[in-house]
Amino acid sequence: MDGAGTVSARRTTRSTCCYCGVGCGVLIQTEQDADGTRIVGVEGDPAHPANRGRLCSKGLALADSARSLQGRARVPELRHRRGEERRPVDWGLALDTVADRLADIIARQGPDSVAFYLSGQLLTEDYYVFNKLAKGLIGTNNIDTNSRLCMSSAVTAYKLAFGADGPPTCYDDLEAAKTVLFAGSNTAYAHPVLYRRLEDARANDPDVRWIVVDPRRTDTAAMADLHLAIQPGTDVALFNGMLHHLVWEGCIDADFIDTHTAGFTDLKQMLRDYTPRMSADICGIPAADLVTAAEWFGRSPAALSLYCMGLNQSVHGTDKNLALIHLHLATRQLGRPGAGPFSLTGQPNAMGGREVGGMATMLAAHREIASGEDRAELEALWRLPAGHLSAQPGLAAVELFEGLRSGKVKAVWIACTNPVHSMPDIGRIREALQRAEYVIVQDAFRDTDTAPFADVLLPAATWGEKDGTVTNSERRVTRVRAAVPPPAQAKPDFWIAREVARRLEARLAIPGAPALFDFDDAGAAFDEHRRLTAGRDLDMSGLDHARLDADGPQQWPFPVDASQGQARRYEDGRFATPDGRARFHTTPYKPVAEPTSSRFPLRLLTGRLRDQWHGMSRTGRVPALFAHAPEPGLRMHPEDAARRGLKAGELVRMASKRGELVLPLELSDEVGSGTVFAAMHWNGQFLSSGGINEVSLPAVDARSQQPELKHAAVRVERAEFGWHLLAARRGDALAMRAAVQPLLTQCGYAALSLQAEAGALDGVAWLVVRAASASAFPEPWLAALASALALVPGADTLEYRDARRGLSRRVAWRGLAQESFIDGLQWIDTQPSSQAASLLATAVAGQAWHASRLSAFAGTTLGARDPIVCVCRQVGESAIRARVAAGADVADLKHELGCGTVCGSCLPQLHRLAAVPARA
Ligand SMILES: Nc1nc2c(c(=O)[nH]1)N[C@H]1C(S)=C(S)[C@@H](COP(=O)(O)OP(=O)(O)OC[C@H]3O[C@@H](n4cnc5c(=O)[nH]c(N)nc54)[C@H](O)[C@@H]3O)O[C@H]1N2
Ligand SMILES: Nc1nc2c(c(=O)[nH]1)N[C@H]1C(S)=C(S)[C@@H](COP(=O)(O)OP(=O)(O)OC[C@H]3O[C@@H](n4cnc5c(=O)[nH]c(N)nc54)[C@H](O)[C@@H]3O)O[C@H]1N2
Ligand code: SF4
Ligand SMILES: [Mo]
Repeated sequence: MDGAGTVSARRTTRSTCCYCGVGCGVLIQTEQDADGTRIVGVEGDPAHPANRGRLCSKGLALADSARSLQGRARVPELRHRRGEERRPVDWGLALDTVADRLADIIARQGPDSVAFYLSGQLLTEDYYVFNKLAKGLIGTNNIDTNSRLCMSSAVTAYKLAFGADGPPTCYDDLEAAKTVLFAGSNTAYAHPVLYRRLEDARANDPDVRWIVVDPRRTDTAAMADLHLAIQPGTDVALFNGMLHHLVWEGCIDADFIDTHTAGFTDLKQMLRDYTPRMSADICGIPAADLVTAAEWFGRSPAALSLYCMGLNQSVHGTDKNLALIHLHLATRQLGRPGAGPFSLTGQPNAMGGREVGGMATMLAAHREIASGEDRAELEALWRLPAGHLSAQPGLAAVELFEGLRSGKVKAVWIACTNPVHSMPDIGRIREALQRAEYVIVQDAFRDTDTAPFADVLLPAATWGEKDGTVTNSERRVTRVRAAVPPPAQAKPDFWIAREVARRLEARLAIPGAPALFDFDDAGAAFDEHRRLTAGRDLDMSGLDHARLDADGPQQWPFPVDASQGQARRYEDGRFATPDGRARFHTTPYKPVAEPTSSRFPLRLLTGRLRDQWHGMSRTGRVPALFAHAPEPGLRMHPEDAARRGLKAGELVRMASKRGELVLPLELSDEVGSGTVFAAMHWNGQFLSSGGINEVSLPAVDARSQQPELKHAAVRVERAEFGWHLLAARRGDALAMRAAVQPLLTQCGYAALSLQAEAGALDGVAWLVVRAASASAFPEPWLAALASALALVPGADTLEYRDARRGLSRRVAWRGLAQESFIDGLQWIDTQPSSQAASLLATAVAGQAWHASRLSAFAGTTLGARDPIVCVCRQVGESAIRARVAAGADVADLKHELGCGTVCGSCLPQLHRLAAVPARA
């Protein structure tokens, strides 16, 4: 099937979800009318082997996220001098200018004075062109990606242990596994469709056991048979202790170790010290739990581990991965159904990026920069002069921005990632971009925290508008297809990279080289890519766009003569090392990079929310996706809060050695005492600060260069503000957000969120602004806010003012006087007002106001906000709690309230709520 349905006004296009590495197949419905073609719906593709028709809450909201073009980058923009505004220009001028500037900088300062910072959200073909442009044409390896923040520890460990990158496992192992070890993975939130598959597998087989290793009691951990709430960063001690137990209990596969591995003797020597008791002490867990975990793992008919950022984002990320892989190798828990170390990839195409060698430390098709043979081979394949490829490893993400800051690197081309939000210590990233001579930003949106630094903004097409392939966590290559044209002048990343490359090729002229960018379309770039993989561990020479179109998604390896891909690797115990043996390494435990101290006594954990994606440039456009977590927050254990005299909902200031930010406090015993947690998503587009990376630290793993984004040492104290504002307005929330965003930084604290109104028409939602200030809000600021929200006193906007105390209240109304609806409000007080919160709850519930309008100013207290648990069916926590109190279990809740019956993303939370003992 080529993805196209009947040629009519309504069409269905088969594609892939653009969010996580599960790589779910989607069917995109479009409608065409006189105004053009629009995406009107998205469903799970029943034929896709990853999801078999399922989607999570984010995937289901894809059509909503594509609905409005507000904030999209539509035309190329250019400025000639720093400090000037960028001006719209045509593509010809933009492309020529970029090529001229890069050629000039390269001529003056050499190839290594330019750098590329890309993304695991680019398609393989986009990536391929960029990589050939940097390494093949310019001759620099300064091309790194946000995968450095994400997967690079997993890559290094796979290579060190097995000789090649890429998981040996596949999704069918989820159903075959008898013990599942989740390590540093909140699968319920971050890979929901895989989690659904695991839930089903456990429901079908009561013997399946889940172990979760996470310092927090996440929704994933709450569902585990055994939750090991280890101290942050102590995973290596845990895995060493587990292996110690298995070795000394004789529960290892000595034959396999002898025949198929090397290095065990040294590891065993090191393991002597890691008795279960000593290891458990380091981890802060009972030794008996460590032993139980080891027994469940080692004696299982099939043990599968699923791991993610809790392992990778660490200065010892490589060791954490290796220590876990050691458990699999020593017990031969790999190479058969249901067993193996399975690194879950975060982004939709982190794997594709790794295939094309899209990082500063690797070459195309798993080749090594340091290997003269690999370079020569690639030079021959690309028909470049011998010695043209640089032997000098490129700068990895943190170094790359340091290079810009110090002046060693002059120009950077950033595509499909938002480093001023997602890199550690963003204060330094801003400095780096300010000092850089030339900054190119290629993004689908122009309202990101990185965009203001761009000398050139190249408007990119995004999901639904692009053509190519992505590879998911199980090495499965799937087609991504365009269903609609990009808006205005926006162009696919593949096209932009190729057009600049061709222009630069003319300016740099490599003697004797053929036309390097002679691809008409993404399919042609894929063909070149697959040819480079022939005969290598990732051989996908048998795949091309035509085959993927005809036969659907396929796994690699898939050599040219194969009829199908290989589901599992290393089944015969032969690994990708020169001697075919897997390698053990010594993995001594070392603590996190930044110790806590009396000044910074708390450990900050960071991570994801269920319904938001990274910097929210897409999920932040869908009101329903805010319902599960409407505001940013810092989660703290109630005892730690009590000790500091802090209360839930209060604003607190969190500071590290590098920076600080203000957040509302949430109390929860899901975090252990001594640690706090904040989500990574909020940034300058929604918050008065740049988000949690204001405080995170840039320390990196020496081998993988991956930064420790999860473990900064911080201090938390009350943030005193004399003035508090809550404003909300119903209407085109995205347009209002754009108008309010520039006002955010002028407050001590400010945050924006969207809220869906029950029963409101498409495109109508609430924008909610919460702000706090040390002194009275300045008049010009208030006037700007009132104008952005159209909350100016008048016939339908009543105002109450207490000029002496500086308090003011406004309510905007619509409807008849007898049956009014609140259309907007703004409350300024010396305390956060529960009255304002209640009015907002009434308004967002779409409830009519039957009393007199003036009574809204008087303090009748209504119900507090009810957090939404099920986004698909809009079911709130209070309704669920009420049913649970009356004896309902999860099946009853599904039946009676409809929650959990659509995408299932809320099921873990339903189970938790249902487990709360019924209250009288
Ligand atoms: N909803 C949603 N899903 C996503 C994304 C998103 O933005 N939103 N992003 C995608 C991407 S790119 C990625 S990389 C993945 C990330 O997926 P995950 O890694 O599963 O998600 P995180 O929440 O970043 O981190 C996982 C857990 O690591 C725990 N942790 C922190 N420190 C430690 C430690 O020292 N040891 C252990 N064992 N655990 C620790 C945290 O408490 C957290 O619960 O999610 C992907 N899926
Ligand atoms: N403290 C802390 N920091 C973290 C993490 C953490 O757990 N804690 N996680 C890290 C991880 S694992 C990751 S992966 C990173 C993610 O961090 P980023 O890569 O910065 O995250 P996104 O917001 O997904 O950025 C993608 C950008 O590409 C744009 N875009 C979308 N589609 C397209 C397209 O087709 N073409 C182009 N050119 N642009 C497009 C979006 O508008 C957005 O601006 O964050 C890292 N940062
Ligand atoms: S699990 Fe959700 S976010 Fe991930 S690919 Fe599937 S639908 Fe998209
Ligand atoms: Mo990631």
